[in-house]
Amino acid sequence: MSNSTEALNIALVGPYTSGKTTLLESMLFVSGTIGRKGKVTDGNTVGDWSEEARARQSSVEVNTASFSYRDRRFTVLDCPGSIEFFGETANALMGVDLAIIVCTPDLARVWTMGRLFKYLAQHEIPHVLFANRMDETAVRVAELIEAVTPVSDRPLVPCQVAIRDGDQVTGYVDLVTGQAYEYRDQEGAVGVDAPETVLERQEDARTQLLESLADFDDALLESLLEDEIPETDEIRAYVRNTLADAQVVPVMMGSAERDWGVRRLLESLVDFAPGGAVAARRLPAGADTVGQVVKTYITQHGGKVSLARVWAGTIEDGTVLNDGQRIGGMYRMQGQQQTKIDRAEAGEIVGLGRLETIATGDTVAPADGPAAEPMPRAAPPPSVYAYSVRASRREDEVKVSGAMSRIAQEDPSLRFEQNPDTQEAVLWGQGEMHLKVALDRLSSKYGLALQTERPKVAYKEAIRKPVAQHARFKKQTGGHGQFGDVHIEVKPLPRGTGFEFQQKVVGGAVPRQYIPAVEAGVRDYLSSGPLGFPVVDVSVTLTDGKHHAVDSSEQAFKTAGRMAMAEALPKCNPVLLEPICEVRISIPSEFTPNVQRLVTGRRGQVLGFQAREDWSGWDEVTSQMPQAEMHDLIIELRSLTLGVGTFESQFDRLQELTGRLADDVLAAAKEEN
Ligand SMILES: Nc1nc2c(ncn2[C@@H]2O[C@H](COP(=O)(O)OP(=O)(O)O)[C@@H](O)[C@H]2O)c(=O)[nH]1
Ligand SMILES: [Mg+2]
Repeated sequence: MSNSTEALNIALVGPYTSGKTTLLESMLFVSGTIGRKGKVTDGNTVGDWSEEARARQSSVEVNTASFSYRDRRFTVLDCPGSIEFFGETANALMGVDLAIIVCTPDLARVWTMGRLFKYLAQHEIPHVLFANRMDETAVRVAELIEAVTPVSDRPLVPCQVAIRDGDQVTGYVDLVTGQAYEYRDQEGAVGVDAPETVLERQEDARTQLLESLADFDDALLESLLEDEIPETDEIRAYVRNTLADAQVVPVMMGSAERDWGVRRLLESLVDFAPGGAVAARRLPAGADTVGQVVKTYITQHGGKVSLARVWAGTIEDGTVLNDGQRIGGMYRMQGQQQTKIDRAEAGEIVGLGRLETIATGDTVAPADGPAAEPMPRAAPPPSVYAYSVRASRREDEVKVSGAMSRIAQEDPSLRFEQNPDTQEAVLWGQGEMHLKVALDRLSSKYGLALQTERPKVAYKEAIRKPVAQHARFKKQTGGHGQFGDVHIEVKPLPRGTGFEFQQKVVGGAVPRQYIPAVEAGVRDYLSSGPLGFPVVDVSVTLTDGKHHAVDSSEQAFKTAGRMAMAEALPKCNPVLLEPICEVRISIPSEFTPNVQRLVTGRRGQVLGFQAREDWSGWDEVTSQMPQAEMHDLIIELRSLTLGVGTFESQFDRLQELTGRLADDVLAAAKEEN
């Protein structure tokens, strides 16, 4: 732990606009790495450099920068805050030693951090909370801690208390050392005597800190019971040890905009943050040299850079990796700048060039070393929002699926599918902004302009009445003609059975070699029934027919089979079927009643709800909902639940749709044809 040049890899996470990118800028400034700070709103920060981020004045992907502070090399992954980019964040978190949750002192918004806290606790990633924007709030840190406590899986421990002049924060007392400081814009804080007004809060907060730490250390508990106050270095060691196991969440504060508390934050990380050895506990046994890709960049010129954490050993440029890919360039990444390097040691996060087949989350190891077991990877979040996409220019059509699979490699929370029912190319992701950013990239990096639409619902149709039908196809043209004659019986089948074809022909009325042709004709018809949709759940039996020694052919019987269906089906009382999905919605339990209303408002049926065992304080509502009502479900769900609600769904069955809703579907389909 005392290795002073050790690399420290940190992720900045937390809600949208809480100030992560600004904090990175401040860290680069106070460490002397940049001489002037940029602003997110001016589009000139080190973090938000990409076209897509500048257009939105907000991070849409993970960005990286490094700096040295007190001889430690910090590499910071600035993660996007929007829940729609949680997939990016989750992958990045797999490669860091520690996460800083940057939060706004906005008590109503603390819930938005729920998923993050759960993810960090679940993967035992050490994390601290940085209460940012203290320059513009009257909210007390103690209130903030109280509000965040039910959202965090691990206890929060204050490491500082604010000194105030009225509502305005002017400085803080460090609870570990007992020293008071006054903030100075840009410059470091200066030591002052703690004012009287803060002493009582200082005492309370320090007790809270020590008691929380004592929950994990019997020796500390005993000394507290005997009213012994531990030394500063001992307290540091207690914080360091509990943080390494992600048992407590130390809380610090400041203002990224005004560089308040940022030096203190870095100092604390030097003091408390676990080294790479702690993160390397995640390493599979026996691994010699191994890395993991935590983020993939496609550069403007189409080159690929895989940002990888080196977990063990040394990775060198030009090395051939496990699947035969040679590293084509190694880089240290500083925002959009890349500096070439030759090698990287365990603990570093660096860019590896041209690993064409390697995706985000993959484990890499030299081909000539022992095979590496894959490192645990973040499960991609379930797909919740989709567009059907189509190339705007005809000549681009062939490029669509290749480009789609490439961006899905970059970002595993995107998924591309060719829907066999609706014949549409569908891009799935996490929300409107996530998909729009992906489409912007497809246009800026692959020159691919796409048109998007709401994906079609795969309606089907079935019948409700049996019918017997005769059809004859007969044509006399010049030489020999065509002749096929069939009798069929069409019957409805139970829902979900599909299609059945039988024959009961006697005496060779339809010669055996033509029967498959009749079936082919029947199947051909099923692709679009009388209502214009694929027909399912029908049984067709060929009962009789006639043939002609010269004019009969497979083609003639196929046509006859088709004709019989075309005449029979409209008489079978056709009915529209719509897909119904099973939908499991996860939300903090106070939103459960709202979500039940949401489900019924979308023609859904709530089957029940129960507490989620793995996520305390959350419920899972199980329901069934028509797919036609689900396109923007995630948008309403998020607006009902402060952005945190999520769902998983899968096709369950087809169900009859009648009345006005069915009329609307049929009218829309007719218009389209
Ligand atoms: N007053 C104040 N504004 C801040 C602070 N930190 C960030 N901001 C502003 O909040 C906005 C969002 O910040 P940004 O760093 O993009 O947030 P991110 O989404 O977490 O990366 C920007 O306009 C920042 O200038 C702060 O400590 N105090
Ligand atoms: Mg940002």
